Amino acid sequence: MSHFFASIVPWFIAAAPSRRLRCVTLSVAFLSVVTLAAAAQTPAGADLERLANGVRVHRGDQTMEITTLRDDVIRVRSWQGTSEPENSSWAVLPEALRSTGQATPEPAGFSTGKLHVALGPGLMFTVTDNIGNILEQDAEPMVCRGTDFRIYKHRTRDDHFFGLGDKPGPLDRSGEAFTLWNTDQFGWQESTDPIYKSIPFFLDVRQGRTLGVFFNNTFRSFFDFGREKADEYSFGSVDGPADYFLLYGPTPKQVLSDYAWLTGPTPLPPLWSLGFQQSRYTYSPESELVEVDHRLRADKIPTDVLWLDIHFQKNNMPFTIDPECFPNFPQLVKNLAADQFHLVVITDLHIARQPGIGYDPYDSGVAGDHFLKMPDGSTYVGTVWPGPAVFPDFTQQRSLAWWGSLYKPFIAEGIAGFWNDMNEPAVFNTPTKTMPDDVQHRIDMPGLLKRTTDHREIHNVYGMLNSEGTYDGMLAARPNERPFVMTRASFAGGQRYAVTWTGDNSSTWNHLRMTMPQLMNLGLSGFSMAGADVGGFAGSPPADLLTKWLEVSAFQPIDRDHSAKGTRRHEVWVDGPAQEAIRRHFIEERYRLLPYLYTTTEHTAHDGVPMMRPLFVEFPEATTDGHPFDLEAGGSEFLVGPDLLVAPNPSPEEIAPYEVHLPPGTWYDYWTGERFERAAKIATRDLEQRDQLHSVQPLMITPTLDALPVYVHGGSIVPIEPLTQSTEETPKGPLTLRVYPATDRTTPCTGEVYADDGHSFNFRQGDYARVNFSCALQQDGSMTFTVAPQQGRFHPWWTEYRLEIYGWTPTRHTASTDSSKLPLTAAGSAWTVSFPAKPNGGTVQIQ
Ligand code: NBV
Repeated sequence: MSHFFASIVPWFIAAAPSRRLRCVTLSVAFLSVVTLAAAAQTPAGADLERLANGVRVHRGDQTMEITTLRDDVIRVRSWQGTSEPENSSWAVLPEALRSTGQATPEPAGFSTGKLHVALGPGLMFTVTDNIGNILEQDAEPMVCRGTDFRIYKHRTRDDHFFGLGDKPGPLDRSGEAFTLWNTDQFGWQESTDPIYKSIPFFLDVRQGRTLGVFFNNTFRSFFDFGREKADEYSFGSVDGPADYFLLYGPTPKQVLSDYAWLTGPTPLPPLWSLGFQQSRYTYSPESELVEVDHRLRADKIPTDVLWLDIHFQKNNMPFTIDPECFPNFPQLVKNLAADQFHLVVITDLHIARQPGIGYDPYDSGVAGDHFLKMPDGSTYVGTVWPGPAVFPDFTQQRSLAWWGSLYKPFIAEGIAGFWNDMNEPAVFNTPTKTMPDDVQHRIDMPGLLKRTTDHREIHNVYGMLNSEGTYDGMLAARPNERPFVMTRASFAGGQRYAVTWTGDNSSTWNHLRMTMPQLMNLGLSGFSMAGADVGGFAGSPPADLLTKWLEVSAFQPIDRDHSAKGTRRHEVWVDGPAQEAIRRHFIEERYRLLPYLYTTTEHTAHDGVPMMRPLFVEFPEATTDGHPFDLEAGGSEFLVGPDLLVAPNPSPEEIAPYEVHLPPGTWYDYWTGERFERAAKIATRDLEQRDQLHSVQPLMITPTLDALPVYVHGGSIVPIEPLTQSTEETPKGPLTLRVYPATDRTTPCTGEVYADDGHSFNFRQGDYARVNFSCALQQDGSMTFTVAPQQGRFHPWWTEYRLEIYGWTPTRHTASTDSSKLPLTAAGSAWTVSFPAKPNGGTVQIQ
């Protein structure tokens, strides 16, 4: 059967008369297959217009345009009437939006080199790869009801869905439905939807082939991954454009890189943001913060960042400082810096409506006409923390710049970063808990039509624009410093401006468990730098819960302990020395791993692959039928960077043994160096063959309070640094390279380290150091370890390498470079050898 027939036949099944009013009617549903084939060359009742980069199909007053941006990216737009909708996006980068690929005409559509688009009846189409695998296929024609529309795609039992931002619930979103509408959800639970962010992007993993779908629409929108009908998934919105992008893999990594190309990757963060962070709502007066500073240093808890929440301000007014509680703020910042802490402060976006008291954010905002208006021209006023407040119109470029300028004095005082909270936006005195739909936004931005629209269109991007203004303000004040902004609400593309956290979670075991799928899905949605309030925001964590949380968060991108007002304090020391010792041990391990973590963030800034990633991202071929390997592990195992697998207890409150599933290959216990072989692939998830599911025996782990299983992938080299108490401190000693050979002698092991000054943009001018390492096992049983010449001209802190080789035994117990012999020593389960780090690299022979 030709591609075309293969793709058209399922439409007969899907073409039952609709229960809804459709944009187009299905007049072709009763034609014969042969007639349909002909109709598809010029789809029934439709005019086909060929474009250099795709096609336009007109049917009645409906137009559908399918174009290629590059070989693996396709865009689909539909509209009614003669005027083409505005070609714009709040998320897609201008370069990507403008790019255009080459379409080669095919009888039923076109091809791109990697993808084939075949048109069918009812303005439906199918996308296949070069060997005819269906990647995506309309299940029904688009359904419209007034401005509301919905797009339906075939779903098979092999489809698994990931992404869609911070939505709680299982890692795989199959069988669930979601709404995108940024919402302040204090105390959200596993089934709460929507919460803070709207990221209309998901990955569909089908039999080992991954397709990304980005829906370019900012209105309240809906995604259904088979909840309404098991054989369909759908997405749509109450208004705005029917406009979406298909990003082809087939690997998940390729889709993530496509998405980074489309909306921008998470940029390289300041190194200090990878350190441990201590926060609370609120450390006030300043003596409380100073006590925390002293205790952290006295107890030797490595920490980089302290946070101040709303009560450091006067009457909760953004951009003020309470002079009574913080009488000498500049000196406080200096003292903290002397103790090697960075200070991040909150700046909510609601500006207190306080005329005539010399409150500059209000006065200058009124003078510059920067606040949102109602349709009658009056300024919109909503009640939030400071009482009646007004809200910036971030859709005007000039207002965005004004917002950014408010940070100048704070930055001058040495504040390291800013926290944008409540930016869904949250409003207390409305039934919807946000601003009314008819609030007016006067869009005046490069790349967008200048026009006034209402809040329904801007609501979901408002938080992202807030963080963009903050980011730009920081950049304007310190052009050569990487800004650090944390935002609660955001939209697709928001990763360009801010890191994020999962909002007001709870101090429960279930919330600890949920951090895993939630942070992984955020990472897959572009937000690599994400964290959850460690210990939980609402409620008071029992001691063991806080300890387990601090263990796992040490391996998550943002490690910030934060708690709500009125809850029990949950700094590391609060439960006595025994608990503190365990907690310290894990934070220390994070600090030792900083070279590995930082190298990972640098990669993310190019390839969009998030720091915390599901297993299927690295091991898409771990199963014979292509289902995501993570399904074996219940969505709680995760990878940090390419090589470390963290396997927390999926039921963290239980003490019963649990299974850890490792993908095929060689694995090492990170803590002991013990080696495991996982030879076979997981067979299938097909129900009839379920008994084969565990053809690879899982490891059985008996949980204990002080342990978190972590494994290292064979074939990797992991850089580790000597312990410091802050990233401001220069590590003393060698850079350790932990070498974990693969089973197969012919597979080399590889690793890398990246370093720069940790805070500026000088790396863009070549001021960085990247060193690649490899090891090869030779026929005679010896090992050759190679350090490639350093790339970049930065002088890293290390002058010596110390190899720690696991899972391999030397025969002669000697090591040497070209010029000298080196001592090889046994240390626990490893063999170690040290040698000078030279910019030109070199080779060490170990036998
Ligand atoms: O600013 C206070 C809190 C903050 O600590 C928290 O992290 C935010 O998610 N904020 C919400 C407002 C009050 C919540 C009850």
